[in-house]
Formats: sequence, structure tokens, C-alpha cells
Amino acid sequence: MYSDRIVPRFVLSLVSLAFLAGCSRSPSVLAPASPEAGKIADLFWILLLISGVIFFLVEGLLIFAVVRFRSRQQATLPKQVHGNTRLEIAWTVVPSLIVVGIFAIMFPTMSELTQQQAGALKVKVIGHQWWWEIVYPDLGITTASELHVPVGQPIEIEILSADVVHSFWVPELFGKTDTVPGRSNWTRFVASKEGVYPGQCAEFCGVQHANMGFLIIVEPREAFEDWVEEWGDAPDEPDDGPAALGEQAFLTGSCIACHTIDGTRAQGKLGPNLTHFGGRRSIAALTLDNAPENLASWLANPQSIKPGTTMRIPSLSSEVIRNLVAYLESLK
Ligand code: HEC
Ligand SMILES: [Cu+2]
Repeated sequence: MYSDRIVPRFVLSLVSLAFLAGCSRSPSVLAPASPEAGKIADLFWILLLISGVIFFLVEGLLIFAVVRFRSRQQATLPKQVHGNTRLEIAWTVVPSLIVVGIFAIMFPTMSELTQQQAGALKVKVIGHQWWWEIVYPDLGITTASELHVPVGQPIEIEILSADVVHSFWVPELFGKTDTVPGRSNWTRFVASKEGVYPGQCAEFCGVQHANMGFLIIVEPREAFEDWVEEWGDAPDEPDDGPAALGEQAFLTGSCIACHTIDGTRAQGKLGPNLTHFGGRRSIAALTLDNAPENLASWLANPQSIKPGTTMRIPSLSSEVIRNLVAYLESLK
């Protein structure tokens, strides 16, 4: 009875899993867009092959034994064996050799992908609960959640943490690298195709761990250089209207305790740098798309959108929110 029902259910859940996997647009490690991710994908196939061979060998022997020695009339018991030193040594040594072999295959890739590299564009990524700070030390740029890089250029990322262990991961571009408080880890890659690659924190780091995404925007060199150039001059001061009122509200409100906007007296460091916020695609580490109505709901109640976020603010009137939205969206 029990097994009658459990088997169809198991099959059903496998089938629906296959369907769900088919319709999600999650990035796949098996669709690499950099030579580094390509090496990781190759390792996956090698491991799959090794474990596939072991699986079919073990299951084959098992099925053989089950069929060959199944209960029959006038069955003779197979020969009973107790303690066979040679066999026991063999099944200890062979798996150990397989594991050592796998390590030997993996190690060169592992050390190669974490080496520092001359001539690379340097980026620092700092994990915070629950957003990513992105710094280009040589370009004087500090932003959040969206990392722009030119296609074909070696990128070297130093990965740090402001609080707990997170893990920085873009399946199509490079492997997972933990952020460890007080320590620098490194990863490097060369993106070979333009595109927008989603990344995700891959190590549970608190209640909003799932809302800790980011994007790597791989663009042609000219587009990247234009983007860098925008950072050369601070965003234009709004002359009048809601944006000017919003700027005033921002600079006289609590916002400046946590946020920096270059060229203004807002120099807070606890939250994301908002200098070119209007040019960004998302709000609060990919939790919302960057659109005026989403920004208004974020400012109306960040705790209802991302419960636990360190952005705690007194409630704002809808007029102040409207002005702040006009100001922040004008920061391109
Ligand atoms: C106590 C610190 C603090 C204060 C005060 C604060 N914020 Fe924030 N803010 C944060 C943090 C931290 C985040 C990132 C939240 C997350 O993604 O988890 C954030 C995110 C944001 C974002 C989205 C940024 C991004 O990178 O997506 C905007 C816009 C923003 N805040 C505007 C404001 C405004 C306007 C005020 C003033 C009314 C304000 N903040 C006050 C800490 C603060
Ligand atoms: Cu996390």
C-alpha cells in the first residue's frame, strides 16, 4: 500500500521538478560565459563521468546479485564469506585513490582561478547584510549591487566582508568565493560575451540572504568608459521643482547618516553610495526594479519590503517621498 503510493508521487515530483527547472530563467553553471567558468563546467563533466561510472558499476553489481541470488525453490545459498583482508584493503584504497585523483584534477584550476593577475582591472566587493558594496579603487568609484566591466578585459576581484560570511557567486562567470571578515579572498575572470549576468549570495547570512543579489554588466569597452566618465563629475544639482525639494529633504534628513552622494555633504558609509542611483537597474540588492513607484514604496517602508534591513527611518510624508523619488531618480 505504502509503496504503491510513494512511487508515483516520487515520479510526479521528479517530473514537475524538471518542468520547473525548464521555465525558470536561473543562470546555469553549464552555460559558461568566461574561460574560468568554462574550466569549472569542464570539472563538473569530469566529475559526472567518474561518478557515473561508479554509479553504474555499483548498481549493476547490485542488480546482478539481486537477480542471480533471488529466492527460488531449491535455491542453494551462495558461498558465505566472512572477513577478507584483501577485499577490505581494496575497497578502502581504491576510493581513497579516486578522491585523491579528483583533488589532483581540481587543484590546478582552483589555484589558477584565485591567483592575482598583472594588468587586470581591480574591483573590491564588500558583502554587507544584505547588499554588495562595489569599489573600483583605481577609478575612484563606489557603488552598489551592479558591477560594470568591459568585455574581454581581465577582472580581478578582491572579496571582503563588513560583517558575516557571505559568498559571491555568478554561475556563468566564476565560482563561489566566500567573504570572510578580516580576510581578503580573490577571484578573477574575463567575460567573453556581453550581457547582464545575475549573481547571488551563496552562503546563508541572515534573514534577507535570499534578497542579496547583484548584477555583472558586461559591456563594450566604449560603453564602460562612458560609464566611468560619468563618475568624473558629480550629478547635476536640480534647479527647482520636486527634485530640488527632494535634495533638501535628503541633505537635512537622516539619510546622510548612512548614504554618500558625491559632491554633497552626504558622506554616510553604512548604506549604499547613491551618487548615480538613477542610472541603476535595481533597488536594495535586486529586491525591486528601479522604478519611481518601487522607490516610493521602498522609502515609505523599507522594513516591510526587506524585513530586518539596517535602513531604519522615521516614516515620511507622501509629499517628501515624492520629492525624494524625483531627486534620487535624477541622479544619473
Ligand atoms: C540607518 C542607516 C540608513 C538610513 C538613515 C537611511 N538608509 Fe537608505 N539604505 C540603508 C541601507 C543599509 C540600505 C541597503 C538596504 C539593503 O539592500 O538591504 C539602504 C538602501 C537605500 C536605497 C536603495 C539603494 C540601493 O543600492 O539599491 C535608497 C534609494 C535609500 N536607501 C534611500 C534612503 C533615503 C532617501 C534615506 C533618508 C530618508 C535613507 N535611505 C536613510 C541605510 C540607511
Ligand atoms: Cu547571504
